[in-house]
Amino acid sequence: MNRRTFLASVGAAGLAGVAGCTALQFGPKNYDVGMRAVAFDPSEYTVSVGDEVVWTNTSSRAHTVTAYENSIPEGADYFASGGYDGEAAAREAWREDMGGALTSGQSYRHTFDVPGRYDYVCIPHEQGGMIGTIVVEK
Ligand SMILES: [Cu+2]
Repeated sequence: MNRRTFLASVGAAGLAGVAGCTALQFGPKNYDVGMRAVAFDPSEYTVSVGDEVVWTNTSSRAHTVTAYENSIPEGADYFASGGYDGEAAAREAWREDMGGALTSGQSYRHTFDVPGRYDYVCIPHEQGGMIGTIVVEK
């Protein structure tokens, strides 16, 4: 059981007594990877095959979750917020109209069915080093 499932089952009532906890800023932690101004948090996250990863924009800026097409395992599904089927399409959509943007509080989720290492980026903050990794274990 992962931490997200546990916290979801605790619910809002269980967290009411945790005054001052940073989790309250965005409610119960129901995501795996958050987003700060120019960073994924955590930048590396490990799951098991078949797990779903939920990213939530915990900042005030718009971000994307965009897989590096050449840095995902062979045979793995490409993933990108906005649902683009390739990195070129995702980058073009961002350039044209901020396609794939996750605004504050929005989430993106993807289920990982192939083990291996997946590197991804936030397109608008790539220069700032906003790069993340998902490691999927068998
Ligand atoms: Cu970003």
